[in-house]
Amino acid sequence: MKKKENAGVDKKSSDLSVNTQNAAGQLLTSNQGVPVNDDQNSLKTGERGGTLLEDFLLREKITHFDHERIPERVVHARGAAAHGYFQVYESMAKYTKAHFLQDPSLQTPVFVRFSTVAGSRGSTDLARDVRGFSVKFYTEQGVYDLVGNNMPVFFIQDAIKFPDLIHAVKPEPHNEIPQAASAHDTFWDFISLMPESMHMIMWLMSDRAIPRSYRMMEGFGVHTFRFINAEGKSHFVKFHWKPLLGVHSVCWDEAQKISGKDPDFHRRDLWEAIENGAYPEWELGVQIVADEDEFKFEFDLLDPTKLIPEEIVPVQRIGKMVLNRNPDNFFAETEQVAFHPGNVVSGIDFTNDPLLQGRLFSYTDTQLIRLGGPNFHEIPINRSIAPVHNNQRDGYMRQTINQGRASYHPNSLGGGCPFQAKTIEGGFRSYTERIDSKTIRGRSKSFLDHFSQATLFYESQSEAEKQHLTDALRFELGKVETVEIRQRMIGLLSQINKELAQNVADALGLTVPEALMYPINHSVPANEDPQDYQPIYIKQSIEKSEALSMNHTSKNSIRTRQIAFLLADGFEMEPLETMKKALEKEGAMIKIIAPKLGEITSSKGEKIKVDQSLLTSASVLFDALFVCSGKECVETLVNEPDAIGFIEEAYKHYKPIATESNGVDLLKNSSRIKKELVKETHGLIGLVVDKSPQEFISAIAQHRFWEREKKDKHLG
Ligand code: HDD
Repeated sequence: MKKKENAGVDKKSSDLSVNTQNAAGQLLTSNQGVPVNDDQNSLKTGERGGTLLEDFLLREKITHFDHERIPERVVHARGAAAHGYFQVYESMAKYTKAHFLQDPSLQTPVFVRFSTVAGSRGSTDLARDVRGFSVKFYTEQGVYDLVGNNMPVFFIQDAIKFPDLIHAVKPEPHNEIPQAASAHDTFWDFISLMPESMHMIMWLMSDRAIPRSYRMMEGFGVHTFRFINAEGKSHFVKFHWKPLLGVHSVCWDEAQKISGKDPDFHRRDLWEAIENGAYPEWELGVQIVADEDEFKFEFDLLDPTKLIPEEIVPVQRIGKMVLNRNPDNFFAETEQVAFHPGNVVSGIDFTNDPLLQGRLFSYTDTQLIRLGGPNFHEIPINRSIAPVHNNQRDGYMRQTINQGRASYHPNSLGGGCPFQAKTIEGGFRSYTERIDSKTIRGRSKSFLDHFSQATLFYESQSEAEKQHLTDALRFELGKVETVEIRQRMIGLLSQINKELAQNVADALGLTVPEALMYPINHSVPANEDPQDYQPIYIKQSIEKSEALSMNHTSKNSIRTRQIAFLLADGFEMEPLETMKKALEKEGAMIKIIAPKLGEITSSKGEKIKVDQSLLTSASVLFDALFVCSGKECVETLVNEPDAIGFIEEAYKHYKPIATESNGVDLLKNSSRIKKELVKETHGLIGLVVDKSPQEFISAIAQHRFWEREKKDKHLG
């Protein structure tokens, strides 16, 4: 294929700009272009008279408004998105003929949408949930969508169970409660009867389900796909997105509070980072498995409840994605974007993963109802940058004005156009897999091991992560009212790890069943003996995988971390400025928090602007806290319960706190921190008192000091 100069970002932008509109300096008009001279009053029969049906301007405006909403996505309704580009580091031609993975000089435009799964469009960002991670690549060979999640496995093995899973997790149908939460009976009822979901449940109960930021999440294609090279040779491939800022989460108490203080927390965070020029970046990683090695693993590569441990097949980082532009219009772009795992380009193909196969049907189908017809590919955000020519015609909202008489193929009246592309011209040719079998409605027995990778995940977590996972299960199952469901879950957990099951059972006032207690396995095919389909446990070749724990993520940067500076009139300007400069140099974002808005005056009479007051702000919205010094400043804040609460909460959520000079008197007003300060011999965990900014920077880079959790419990 001929290489195009400067393909990519600019081309896409101009493509979109055909439809962008800027009203600056323009007259107000009707949709028919008629200038409007009064948009304040409807047409009436006299000053106090009735409104006239004749008023076409009123009717047009109200009718359009009445139709402004479209159905929200049936799942992943809540989301936020951004534009950017992807660039491969080195040609992957050995494995794939996909052009955008071959040319390191090419920037392929992307549009990326992150989402939660269960909540409605207006629900909180901080729900305990899986996060969607959808990437639309506008390649020169057509649109390629990688529609993944921030967890590498899924709840179910067969797409036919997807509606059941979603019905179970959505608010219960009789009272539409609870919103954006899995902690309720129907979800756990379903899960407790689906042993195949156990690996995913470990991920969902881990802190991965409450990310600090979309920018600090991994992404996964989940299924095994195929790369196909120019010779037609296939390799299996699993896709990963690795965030350059590392993988970080908040803690559950914090997540619940953020949901109240700022339900748009993730959306705002993404938007502000891009507006501030701190562009989020991920590396695209691939795990490649030769076709001949398909059966060398202790799990089935087609089973979407399994991952390939990175220790067994390392992730090669092959390119970088940068998000550098916010959408102009949320509805036109983020809401109308239509992803589809079936949108692939030449060089990428599917496998027979039964979950993937079902998805290949579902996504086009859902857009037909959500976007109202078959022409949604013509909506600007969904348009290919590669030319589109075919014989598909008409339908609701058709935008293209096709010329000529021939809308069929073969034709002679249209000169035989459009032509079929040969493979060498980039024509898509499906991988020719040999299939020789009977039709069955059933499940492969190679899919029957539901627990061993759940154990691998649990065992790979740090002590703090294990504790959070246990606490999450205690919380979620504690909200379940039906005791039998809780009991079934304890039975399933005992297959993963006895200690975990015991710890959860203790909190629920239950005991761990002695005998193996599996629920009836509902995935046994009809006419088959259930005994042949009992879940099995295949010991994995490794016992721990570092990549599964966030404890090993990169902790070398404080870029874009939000730091609260707490102060009142009479603060010392010099230490504030030194700290602020040092943190900003490392890319952190500082916000000045004081008892009230406006300006605040230092001990020497200098003034600075307050960003947020104690009334509008909250400690949960920050990554770290700097408590300013100054006689009058400290005296004021000591008598300000909201200030003490701010400090205590930052400490409770394991965040680094720094202060100097008499700022420490303020810290001592928190009984917990006082205990810590007194026991200095044990080392202060994340408390930086009278130290250089560098010490605080290193502490922020650590993200959280989970060790405090144990100490806290110990100290009572
Ligand atoms: Fe799905 C949306 C990811 C299984 C059916 N899915 C959707 C989105 C993401 C995923 C990220 C949001 C896209 C966007 O931002 O607009 N889905 C996944 C992953 C799965 C998965 C990673 C398993 C590995 N999904 C799955 C199955 C089915 C669906 C098995 C149905 C058989 N998914 C849908 C859908 C959605 C959707 C109903 C709702 C809105 C949309 O497609 O565009 O068709």
